[in-house]
Amino acid sequence: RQTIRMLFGRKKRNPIKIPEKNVSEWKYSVCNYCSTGCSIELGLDDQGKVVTSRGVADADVNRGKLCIKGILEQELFESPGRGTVPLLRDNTDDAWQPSSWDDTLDRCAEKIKSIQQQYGPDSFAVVSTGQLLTEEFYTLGKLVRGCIGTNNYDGNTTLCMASAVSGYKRFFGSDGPPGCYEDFEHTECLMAFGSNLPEQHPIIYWRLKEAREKRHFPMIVIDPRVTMLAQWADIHLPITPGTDVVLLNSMMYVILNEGLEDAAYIEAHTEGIEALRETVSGYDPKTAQKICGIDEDTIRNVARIYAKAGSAMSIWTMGINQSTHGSDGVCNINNLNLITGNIGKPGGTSLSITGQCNAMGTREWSSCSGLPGYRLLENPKHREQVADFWNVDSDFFPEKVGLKQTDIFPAIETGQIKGMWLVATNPLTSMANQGRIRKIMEKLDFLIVQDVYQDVETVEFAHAYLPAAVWAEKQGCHTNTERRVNLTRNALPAYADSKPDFWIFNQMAKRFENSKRMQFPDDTESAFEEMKQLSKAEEGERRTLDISGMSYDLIEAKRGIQWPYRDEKASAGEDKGEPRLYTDGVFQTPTGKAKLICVNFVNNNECPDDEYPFWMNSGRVVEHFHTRTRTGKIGNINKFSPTPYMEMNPDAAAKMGLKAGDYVRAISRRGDAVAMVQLTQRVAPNMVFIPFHYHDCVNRLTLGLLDPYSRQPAFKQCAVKLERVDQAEAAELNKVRRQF
Ligand SMILES: Nc1nc2c(c(=O)[nH]1)N[C@H]1C(S)=C(S)[C@@H](COP(=O)(O)OP(=O)(O)OC[C@H]3O[C@@H](n4cnc5c(=O)[nH]c(N)nc54)[C@H](O)[C@@H]3O)O[C@H]1N2
Ligand SMILES: Nc1nc2c(c(=O)[nH]1)N[C@H]1C(S)=C(S)[C@@H](COP(=O)(O)OP(=O)(O)OC[C@H]3O[C@@H](n4cnc5c(=O)[nH]c(N)nc54)[C@H](O)[C@@H]3O)O[C@H]1N2
Ligand code: SF4
Ligand SMILES: [Mo]
Repeated sequence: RQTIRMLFGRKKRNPIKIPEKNVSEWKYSVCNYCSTGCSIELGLDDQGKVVTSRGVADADVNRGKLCIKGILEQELFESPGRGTVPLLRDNTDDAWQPSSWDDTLDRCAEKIKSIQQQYGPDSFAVVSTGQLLTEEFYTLGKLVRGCIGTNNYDGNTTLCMASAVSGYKRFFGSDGPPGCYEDFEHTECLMAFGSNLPEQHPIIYWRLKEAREKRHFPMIVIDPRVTMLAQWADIHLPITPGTDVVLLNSMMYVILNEGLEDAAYIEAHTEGIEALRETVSGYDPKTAQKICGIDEDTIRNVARIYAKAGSAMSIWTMGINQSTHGSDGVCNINNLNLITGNIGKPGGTSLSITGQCNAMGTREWSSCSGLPGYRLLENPKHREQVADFWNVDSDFFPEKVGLKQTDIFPAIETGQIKGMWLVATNPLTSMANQGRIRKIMEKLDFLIVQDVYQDVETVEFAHAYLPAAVWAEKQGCHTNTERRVNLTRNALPAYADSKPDFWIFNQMAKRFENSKRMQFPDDTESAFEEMKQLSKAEEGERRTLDISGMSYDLIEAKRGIQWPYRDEKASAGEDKGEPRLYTDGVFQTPTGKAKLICVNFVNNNECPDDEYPFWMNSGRVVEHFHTRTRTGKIGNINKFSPTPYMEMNPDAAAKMGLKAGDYVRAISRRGDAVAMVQLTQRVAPNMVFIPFHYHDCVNRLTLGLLDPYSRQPAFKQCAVKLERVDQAEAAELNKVRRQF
């Protein structure tokens, strides 16, 4: 004590007191925001009220740590704007009528059926999310594919992970990120493309930072913005937006020309090296530098560092996926890792950092892009397997995937789709070109919105609103970025008369004929048992997505298990899943080899010009999550950035006479948006960056050209001009804007 007093130089100390919380029970859970997958325990008092929370110390992912969103997540349960009862109305300008669950679901089912009868089965669309529990996704898939029978069924993952999925499938024959966080501890070089880990995946970043503190290895960050990650990098490449494939082709040019490739790996495990050589021969660094804005020496330097490292890994997020070259960008990252032999080895991998907490769960089990367990609608054997298992006729399933979210909206515009059910997504704020989306939504004959909050912008267009339970008001699994399946225990009952999404899907199923011959279990644990059975490989099949050895209790005890985790492993008493895929170099393609895919660059972006001189970039900040329906309600989070703002370079601002805190109008060819200026060197003088968290803001400007393979929109590239606005008027406008 004496020593402490001397150290701090204070005689009378007045230590901070942590208020007594009287926790009588801790419930295990997983964070419901980003895909890092942090384990959280919720502390309940003897009245069953959540009074506190803490990061789980022995969880492999977060080792007791949480970011600001996780720390304050428990404040969600009673946050303002929560839906309390189901609501119905005939027209969107009528007042809402509170209704019972039975009447509301009857009405919704009737409407779905009548629209389908009149205009055909695909005239009713279902669009979901990456934020439900996996068992809920599985059940929704069963309902849509097995009962409702529309093929226009997708999720907001098309705005998010579709390019990564497409790239993995084109290469390895299946989706599924092959690496894990532990790779940071082995790698000798890391390249991060369009990924700002310290803000968007703070705990993955903490794992990376800790690994680099123990053993420094080069980190190369490719981002047009000087992000927080870029500030920690050894080399930052401020690339010209949308040109990553050029940089990658040029790096491969250097590697193949200088003989730095892993010839033995290429020979044994890949196909198509000759064509790739041919393609990249057109991308010598002298030519490439003019397109991608990175000088030729730097291109050579990073190519050599990467190829000469004993093991090297690439991570990427939206800077790659949200581009007209998203899927091609993923292919080229895979090309780079295959030709350098960096797949399936510790520290050598192509790891897409996923977005939403359960974006992986929907990819695996929701049947959006096929059938459960990564099965394909195009494969007759897969259709047969699932039809038998669910007890439906296999010809009830379509033989190919229907429209993606970004094609569903245009199909509403042209009148092919008349009704829609939105589950846990807020497209009015999150889709590109908001003006057009607004007009499209007005055309719907019937819109159902199922959301935790009643005041979500998209509800404005709804005819039925279904109030859903949130996070730990439910029980079930999530899969994180590194394929770890983790569990949320039911900590408290659903708020007011809201219901778990699982319950809502089950009740809706009862209203469709096919459900009479199908099983819809009452609890998520039984649904999980079904998924386990479906995850097993049949004779002669190769299946990595195998969860057959898992159980809720084991998942909780191990704080998450990575798939594949087969039941043979569980029976043998081994309690760890596989940290990596493709360690044997055998892929899920017909030949077992990975296909190298040639990617050429065509500049199809809306680039700045004399009239619209700035690049418009968009993304996220650490404190907010997406359209702020949740984080905007939590005062201690919202206070950091309650106002729509725009990052702008001080030199560009000075030229326009703009100061920090001034309001400015950004104008694109689609629309305009007013935001407050934040001066920062993070963006170049010819670029502005607006976080997409605010309604009536950046997505009024965005163009969202689509990637041809994944149909993912290019949210990060378009052109704008800026205009000073009347400051008093803008301040007034800002006051009336939706603030919590
Ligand atoms: N705090 C917080 N965390 C989140 C989320 C959130 O809303 N808030 N959302 C979650 C979800 S769903 C997702 S998808 C992830 C997203 O995570 P990130 O992708 O890391 O986040 P973004 O800010 O969207 O974009 C990352 C970077 O891409 C850069 N970029 C733009 N254009 C290009 C380009 O042409 N090339 C390259 N190389 N980079 C470019 C941008 O400058 C930006 O810094 O975050 C997840 N985590
Ligand atoms: N300009 C621009 N636009 C973008 C992006 C960008 O970088 N720039 N990023 C894109 C990306 S990567 C993504 S993922 C999308 C996200 O876009 P959205 O999915 O539209 O965004 P969210 O705000 O997460 O909407 C999810 C909704 O689900 C509700 N919800 C939460 N939990 C539950 C639950 O358990 N049950 C139910 N029923 N509802 C629940 C929330 O209240 C919220 O209203 O935005 C995309 N839009
Ligand atoms: S890093 Fe992601 S998963 Fe972890 S606490 Fe933060 S938001 Fe939640
Ligand atoms: Mo996302």
